Amino acid sequence: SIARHVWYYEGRNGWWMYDQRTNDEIDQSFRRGDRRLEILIVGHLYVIDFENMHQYRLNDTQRRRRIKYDLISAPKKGVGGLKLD
Ligand code: V3L
Repeated sequence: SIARHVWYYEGRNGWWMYDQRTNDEIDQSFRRGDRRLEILIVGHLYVIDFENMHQYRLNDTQRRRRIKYDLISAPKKGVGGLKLD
């Protein structure tokens, strides 16, 4: 089936869509009912915390970004740090 909703993480003034591989892993973990997922993102281990809807680096828990599950057409800055023009 074609996904109509995808996962986003918070940027400075808008939301970034996760890259597809990361999105798929988050999706599978959420559907399994996991409370949290540990996942490698651009070479760093991150926690996806489904209870609080945050992501943060495992060894740098100060930095916390909100996450959301929203329509694929929702306003966004880009995908995985790559800006849309
Ligand atoms: N996917 C890709 N890169 C990420 C992700 C992720 N899920 N999480 C963090 N980073 P932190 P503006 C973001 C990058 O949270 O202008 C954006 O993708 C993060 O990149 O302290 O603020 C943009 O590339 C940051 O470079 O672990 O909206 C960039 O910020 C670095 O990991 C600027 O976005 C540290 O983030």
